[in-house]
Amino acid sequence: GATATFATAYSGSRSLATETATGGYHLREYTRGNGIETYNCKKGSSYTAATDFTDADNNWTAAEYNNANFDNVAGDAHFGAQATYDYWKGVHARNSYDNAGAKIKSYVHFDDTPGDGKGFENAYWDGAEMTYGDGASTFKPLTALDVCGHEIGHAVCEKTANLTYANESGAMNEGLSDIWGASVEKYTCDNLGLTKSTWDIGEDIMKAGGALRSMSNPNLYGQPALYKGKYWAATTSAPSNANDQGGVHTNSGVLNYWFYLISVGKSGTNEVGNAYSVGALGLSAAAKITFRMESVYMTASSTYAQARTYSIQAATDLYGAGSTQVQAVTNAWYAVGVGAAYGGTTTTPTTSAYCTSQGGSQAYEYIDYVKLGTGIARTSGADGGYYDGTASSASVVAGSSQTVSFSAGFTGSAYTEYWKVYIDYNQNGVFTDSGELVVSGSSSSAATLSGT
Ligand SMILES: [Ca+2]
Ligand SMILES: [Ca+2]
Ligand SMILES: [Ca+2]
Ligand SMILES: [Ca+2]
Ligand SMILES: [Zn+2]
Repeated sequence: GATATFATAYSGSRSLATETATGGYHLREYTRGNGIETYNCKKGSSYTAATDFTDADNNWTAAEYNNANFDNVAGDAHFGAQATYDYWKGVHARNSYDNAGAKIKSYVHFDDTPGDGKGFENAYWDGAEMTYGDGASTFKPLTALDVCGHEIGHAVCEKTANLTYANESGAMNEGLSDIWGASVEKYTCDNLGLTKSTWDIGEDIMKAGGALRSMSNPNLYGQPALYKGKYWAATTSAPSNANDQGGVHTNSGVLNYWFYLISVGKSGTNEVGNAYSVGALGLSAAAKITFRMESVYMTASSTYAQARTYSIQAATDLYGAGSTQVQAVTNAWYAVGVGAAYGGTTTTPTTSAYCTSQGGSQAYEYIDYVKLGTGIARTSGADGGYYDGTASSASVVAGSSQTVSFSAGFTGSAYTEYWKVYIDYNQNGVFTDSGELVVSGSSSSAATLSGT
């Protein structure tokens, strides 16, 4: 083994492990698991044609590598892989992403469309290696430390919970990667005396400034801070790249914000008017709880509601029932709209006078059927234009998908009927809060309609 001094693009001058090679030293090392290797795709799309970066004296200076090709980003990729390995080993006693020392290979200067003068605007983990583009209009070369931690976080997820990359499970797959990206970045910065923006993701690689995502303020970049709240993306039965697999890069904001809240603590009122108070656990305890949730309890199909249950269990395992950690975890879920605050009781529904019927022609058209779960299934006549069904109830699992069915009755011809179904999720007696209109539609027949 050898130790390089490398003037990186984003993280200053760093000591990196390298190896001697023909012509000097190259970016391979075998002091971490089965090794860390960084290669040059030379603006091509071939991995097999990739070559080593080689330096004669192992002092990789800005004069040599901060060049037109910005070859200095190879140092960032090598550094990012080493730092990510060190985080998982140091904090979670995990030997590489698979806990079996898997080699981490990185390929920089990858271009999916070689020769067009535009770099690849992405970085990804493909199940076997890291690929970094050089960016074009939006991004600089994508070799930032938090991006590296994020991508290898997907590899960790694949080897643990293996969350399906669509809808809620996919959003949490993305959220966990942001959590690991931020955690790797903070741990590394603390150890090396570097300064980066922990709660921003991708701040080093944005040509126009800002970041890709904010974990402390998800709304800033169009992500929800509340489950099914503002900016929540529609989930779908047909996930595709066109709908971001059901909004995985959007709805991750909820998990990101939950993690931020338990790390630093916060008291406030969320967008549906619920006052919360979350104690600060510090990033290290927050990460331990989160990784136990991911590696011990989550499965491929886990939902946000299950993540709540699993993280409370993980905090209970690590710190005990009723601990400040369990309280903070529970209250952070409450803050992001998943479940009740710590203390058990759900807020008592506000007693409110129900509206009087606005329908003026119930002799001709009315609701004649409503069904939800196994507790509510009501066939009726016109009810004089209004039915107070508060004595009926159906028990459904929080966070689960449910189908509500309904139909219109007519005494004569069938008219076009307009339907809206609301759920007072936050039990404040009003149905106009964000996300509470759950089904809407219209029909000009007496057929039974349904919405999920
Ligand atoms: Ca040199
Ligand atoms: Ca290109
Ligand atoms: Ca960052
Ligand atoms: Ca409400
Ligand atoms: Zn990702």
